[in-house]
Amino acid sequence: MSDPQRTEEAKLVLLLGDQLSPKVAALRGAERGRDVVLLAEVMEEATYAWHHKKKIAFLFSAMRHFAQALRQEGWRVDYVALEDPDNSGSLVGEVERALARHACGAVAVTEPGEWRLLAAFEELRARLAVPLEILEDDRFLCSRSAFAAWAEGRKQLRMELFYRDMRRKTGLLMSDGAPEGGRWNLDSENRKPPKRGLAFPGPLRFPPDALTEEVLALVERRFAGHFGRLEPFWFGVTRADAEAAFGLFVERSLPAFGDYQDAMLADERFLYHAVVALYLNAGLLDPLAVCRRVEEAYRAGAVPLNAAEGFIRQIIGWREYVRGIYWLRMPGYLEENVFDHQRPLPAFYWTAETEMACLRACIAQTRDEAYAHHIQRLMVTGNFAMLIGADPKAVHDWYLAVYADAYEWVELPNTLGMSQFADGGLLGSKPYAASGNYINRMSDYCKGCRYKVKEKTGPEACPFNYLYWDFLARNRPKLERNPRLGNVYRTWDRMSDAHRHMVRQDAARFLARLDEESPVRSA
Ligand code: FAD
Ligand code: DLZ
Ligand code: SF4
Repeated sequence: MSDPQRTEEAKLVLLLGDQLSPKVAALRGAERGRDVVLLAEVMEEATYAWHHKKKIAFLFSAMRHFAQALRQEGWRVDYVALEDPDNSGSLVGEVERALARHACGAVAVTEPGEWRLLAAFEELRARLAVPLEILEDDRFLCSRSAFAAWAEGRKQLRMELFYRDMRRKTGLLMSDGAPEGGRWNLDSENRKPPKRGLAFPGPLRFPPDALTEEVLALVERRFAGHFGRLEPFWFGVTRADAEAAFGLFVERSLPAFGDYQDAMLADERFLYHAVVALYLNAGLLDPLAVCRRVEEAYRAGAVPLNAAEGFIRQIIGWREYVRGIYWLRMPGYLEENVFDHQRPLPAFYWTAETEMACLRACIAQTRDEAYAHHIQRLMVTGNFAMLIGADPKAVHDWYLAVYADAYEWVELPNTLGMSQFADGGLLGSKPYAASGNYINRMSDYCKGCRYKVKEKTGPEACPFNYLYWDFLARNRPKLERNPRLGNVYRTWDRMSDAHRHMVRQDAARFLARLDEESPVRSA
């Protein structure tokens, strides 16, 4: 783009695909009409994970819409499209090219959500002729340094304690310095199994506009081999869309969100979940604003306290906490593997072709929607991967690729820490390992399965049943001193030798078959 307004004072402001907010620090510090805002679609970001097609389409379309809105507000925007013949393929390359085009005197970027990109920007800063400022991402309520200060000297980093501090800091659901209703956490009311006859409104769906249609064609053309179904594409791609989707959630789903947060149904993919993590993580929704809105709904009597508290805890508690852990533990965190698990992820994680109905449902839904809710991620796909001893890095590659809301800062601690226990228990006091019984209680999957959830061993038995005990027996030296597992090991010890032998044999047979069947696709 030729630039008649070249001036040494102008600043180049790089906005990343997940920084689509007028409040993002680099944009707040910029001057409209003078500074140049750069957004770039680049192959490196689109392919460093085998991203789901819907995830790429969502981000490219949201980036294009955001650029359009900025232009309409009078910003000087330089948008580099993926198929620009001079596109260098990387964000660093695009900053360098843009500097040549605009002769700006400085560059500003808000800190990225992934360590690899921060390292790339720091390396770029060392060699650029103009200063490059990396600004704190204050869309988060707890800065990296505040989290590090909170963690300093603590033996255990308990989310619950962090969450209480965040409630005090934000004043959300507080009255006279105490938690609203007298309790900090109402999770014990939030574990109801699914019931027949519930009505699920589902997320708000948006028909693609002309800009999105262009992006869909681009993704089909350039990312045909990527995981997932591109169509139907119904995600919102603007701030207004995201706010409308969130508004509908508050009105229709939030009242029952708490009660059925852990439930799973084969024919209901979204239940009462918000389906807003993709919008929050891309910058289309503001985390504090959504929490305030939920608090308002509670104070107006429109939603019960367990739902409001449950939702707010996910945002100011879990979401902030996992980000804090990520930056505290990177880059070494990626390598942690306390059980020394090495098995490749089964190929059916990419195809959904398995006879296990729960895995089939969760993976097929992931393929179709680039979405699964927390318990599907944690207790079905995550649980199974840990029980079979899958390499945590392969599991991480999968989760980073397949969900529209996935960025390493949030995905890695959830996957490697919470779901695989590969960090030895930083996030959870015991592994989230469960047999088929848990899945049967919380879902209707088992009814449609060729395996029998009540059978513990033998060819008809639910594989989760023997894999659960095999995992515990295999990793006994690392787990038996865990006070929360004492009873579990006592139960195992009370089983007959013959039964324990059958369990271990069934598990060995199952795992051997898995290895034979699974040509692996690495991300
Ligand atoms: P809801 O269930 O409606 O919850 C509301 C919001 O709370 C979410 O939008 C999200 O912003 C926040 N939230 C809830 N739980 C968590 C959590 N554990 N960590 C951080 N935020 C949370 N979340 C992501 O945003 N990106 C990921 O890549 C991601 N990977 C995950 C991988 C695994 C193995 C597991 C177990 C969880 C992962 N999560 C991730 C957390 C959670 O599953 C998703 O945030 C949630 O399913 C998104 O759906 P929703 O918007 O309908 O959330
Ligand atoms: C995920 C993603 C994709 C698919 N494409 C782009 C892109 O082309 N340009 C861009 O600026 N950002 C993209 N992103 C988001 C980045 O990967 C994200 O900013 C980093 O992973 C840091 O969170
Ligand atoms: Fe999953 Fe086992 Fe139930 Fe089948 S029987 S759906 S494998 S938990």
